[in-house]
Amino acid sequence: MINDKKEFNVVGMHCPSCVAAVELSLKDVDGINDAKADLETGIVKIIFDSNKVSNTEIAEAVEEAGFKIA
Ligand SMILES: [Cu+2]
Repeated sequence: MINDKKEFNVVGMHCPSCVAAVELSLKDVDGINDAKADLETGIVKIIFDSNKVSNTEIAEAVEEAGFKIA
């Protein structure tokens, strides 16, 4: 399993259920092994396989949850 790390800012998260929605949507993507979002900073950290997951797929997963990457 390849464990690449990536960090990005997500705008619009305002409560714990927003955080959970972003994390769940990302973890649902095949190749993303973990996702942690921080409510206060908006920073989302993922552990993923960069051979399997593109930046577009990451952005789409965030958008599906109703948010945007800054
Ligand atoms: Cu919320």
